[in-house]
Amino acid sequence: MRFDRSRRTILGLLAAPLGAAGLSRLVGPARAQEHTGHHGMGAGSGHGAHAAHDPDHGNRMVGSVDHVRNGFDPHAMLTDWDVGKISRENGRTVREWEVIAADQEVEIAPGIFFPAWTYNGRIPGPALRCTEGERLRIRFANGSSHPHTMHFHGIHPARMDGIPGAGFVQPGDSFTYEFEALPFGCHLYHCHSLPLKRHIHKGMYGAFIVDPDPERHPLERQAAESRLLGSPENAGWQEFVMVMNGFDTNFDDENEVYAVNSIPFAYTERPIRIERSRPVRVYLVNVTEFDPINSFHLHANFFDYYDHGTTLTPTLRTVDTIMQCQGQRGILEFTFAEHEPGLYMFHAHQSEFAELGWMSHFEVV
Ligand SMILES: [Cu+2]
Repeated sequence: MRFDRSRRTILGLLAAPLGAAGLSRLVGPARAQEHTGHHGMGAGSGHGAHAAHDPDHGNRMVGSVDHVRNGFDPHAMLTDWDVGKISRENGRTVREWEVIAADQEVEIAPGIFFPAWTYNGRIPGPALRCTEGERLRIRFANGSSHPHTMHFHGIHPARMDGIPGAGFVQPGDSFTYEFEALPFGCHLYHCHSLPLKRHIHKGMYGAFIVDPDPERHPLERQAAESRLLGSPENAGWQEFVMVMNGFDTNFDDENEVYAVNSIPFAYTERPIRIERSRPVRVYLVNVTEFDPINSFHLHANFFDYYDHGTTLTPTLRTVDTIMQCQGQRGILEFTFAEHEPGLYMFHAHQSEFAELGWMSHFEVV
C-alpha cells in the first residue's frame, strides 16, 4: 500500500520531535525516494547508495554502523538476557524491571540515521526473561514526547493490557504493569499506541521469554530443565534471541532495510560463532511491519520448531524453513555436531529481504 505525498509528509512530520538536522534527513530521503522508486534508501539509486555488489559476498553494506554511538550491539543482543531484579514476597518470587521509553536517533545502516523510539535505548528493547509462575512487575516510564505503552503477549488482566485505556502512558508519566508469567514460551511485547504500525515500526518492541518451571512439568522435566536459564541442563545449550525487523527509512510505508536485531548484515560482517559440539536454540520473533510475513531459512541443516514456544515437544520436526506473520514467534533447536566446521548461512527466504539486509552466517568451530 502506498500513501500519497501529503499523507507521507504528515507521517514524516509526526514521526519524531526532530531538530532541523533530523528534519532534513527525513525530508531528504523522502524526496530522493520519489526519483529512485520503491526501495531507494536515500540519495542513492536502486537499493541505496550504501549497498554494493561484491563478487565474494553478494549484497551487503559498505562501511559499518557505529554500535557504540547507537548504544547497542547486535552481537551482544543475541545473548544479553535482561532477567530483572528478583525478590521474594509472601513466599513467592517477584521479578521486577524498569523500562524507559525515549526518542532516539539510531544509525540503522551505515550513514542512514533513523528517528527511532526505543525501550531502554535499544532496538529491539531488552530481552526480558523470567520463569513460569513468577509475579512480574514492569515499571514503565515514558521519557519520550509521544504517549506509549507496553503490551505483553501473555496472560494478564484487562487493566494490564497496555492499550489505550489500560496502561496508556503519557510523556512524563509512568505505569506499573503487574501480572503472572504465563504461559511459558517465546513471546514479545510492543507498544500499542495509535497509529499502531508507526509505533511498532519506530522500534518499540522486544522479546519476552518465559522459561518453563520444571516442577510443573514432571512428565517433560528434562525438556523443561533444558529451557530454564541458569540450570546445568540449560548451560549446555547455545541460546540466541533474534528479532526479525525492518525499517522504513523514508516513511513511504515500505521497508528499505531488513535485519535480525536491527542492523542489516551484522551477522554476515561478523558471523555468529557456535561450538559444533553444543546444541543451538534460537528464540525467534517476527515484528516486521508493512510486510505480511517474514521467514527463517537455515542452510545445510534442519531444525525442530516450537510454535510460540508454548510446548515442550516440537510442533514441527526436521524443517529448514519456517515463516512467521507479525507477532508470531517460536523456538528453533538444531545441532551442527555432525557437520564440518565452516560458515553456514541463515536468512529470510524472501530473496528481497535477504538482499536488503536479512542475511546472516553461523561460523561453526
Ligand atoms: Cu508507542
